[in-house]
Amino acid sequence: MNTTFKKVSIIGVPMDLGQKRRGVDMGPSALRYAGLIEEVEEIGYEVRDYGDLQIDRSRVKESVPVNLTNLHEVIRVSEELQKEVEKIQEEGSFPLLLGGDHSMSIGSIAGLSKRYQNLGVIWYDAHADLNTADTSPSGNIHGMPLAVNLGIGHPSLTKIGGYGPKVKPENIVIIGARSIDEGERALIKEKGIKVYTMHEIDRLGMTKVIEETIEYLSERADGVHLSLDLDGIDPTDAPGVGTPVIGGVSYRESHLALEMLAESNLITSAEFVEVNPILDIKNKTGDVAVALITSLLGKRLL
Ligand code: B3U
Ligand code: MN
Ligand code: MN
Repeated sequence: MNTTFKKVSIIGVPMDLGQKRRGVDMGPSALRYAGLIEEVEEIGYEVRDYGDLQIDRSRVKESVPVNLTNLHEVIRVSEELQKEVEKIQEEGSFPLLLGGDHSMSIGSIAGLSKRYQNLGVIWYDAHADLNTADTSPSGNIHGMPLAVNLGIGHPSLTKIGGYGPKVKPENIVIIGARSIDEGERALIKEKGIKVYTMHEIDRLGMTKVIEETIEYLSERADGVHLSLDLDGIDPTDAPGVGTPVIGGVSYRESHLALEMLAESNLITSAEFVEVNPILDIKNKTGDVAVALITSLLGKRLL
């Protein structure tokens, strides 16, 4: 991360409305239970934990446009998260956001990109999350946030924060993709989005992938947000996720990636999403997430 930050501010987003399986709402608790606050303090940061946003499940039966499950509540949470993220940035703290499903990045990036003219985004994920209501096979908004941040999707989502698009296609790097839908593939080609699928990671090695990512983003971005979906990591290392996809990035490669990003001084915010403790084995995925966060924040073995 960027070494100018001395404080880390944490917000949990116990959002499980962007998809249909329950459990991911417990992600923030799992990370705190795994010792997140203590571990980050140990590195030397002043940590402020602002607790969790309130998610209201009683409203989710409101009717929504076709193929946009729980749209209204996702909008409300996104707006609230956007404001919280802006407050953290005003404090000069590093925003560290805990999911919750990946639809939360609609709100987080709406807050973050108000500060940066050229926000870079690293999307570490098995999926591209570039669907719209027209292309989504599921209607789940957690498969759409990157498209929304590009200004593509339902206007009530793309306009969150009163502006959009939030991110330019050339400022995005997707790492770890191995489950890409047809509409997403077309969008990647149309917009020229930089993607390191598992094929490129295997071929080049993670060192080269991250070196190239750092060089690419440092040329164009004035801040870089790491949006890390735990399903980017192989299910043997991170089993507690809603949509595991075989053949992912290993625990070791992920540590290497995040240590290199820490050294790059490029990262200005991060979120760790899609931890589902109900599907996990003894909080293994929570432990993995906390370990990766410490690597990103500069913890070293020696
Ligand atoms: N691309 C599929 C599946 C999916 C996306 N994100 C996750 N799963 N975690 C979809 O539903 O959009
Ligand atoms: Mn995702
Ligand atoms: Mn995913």
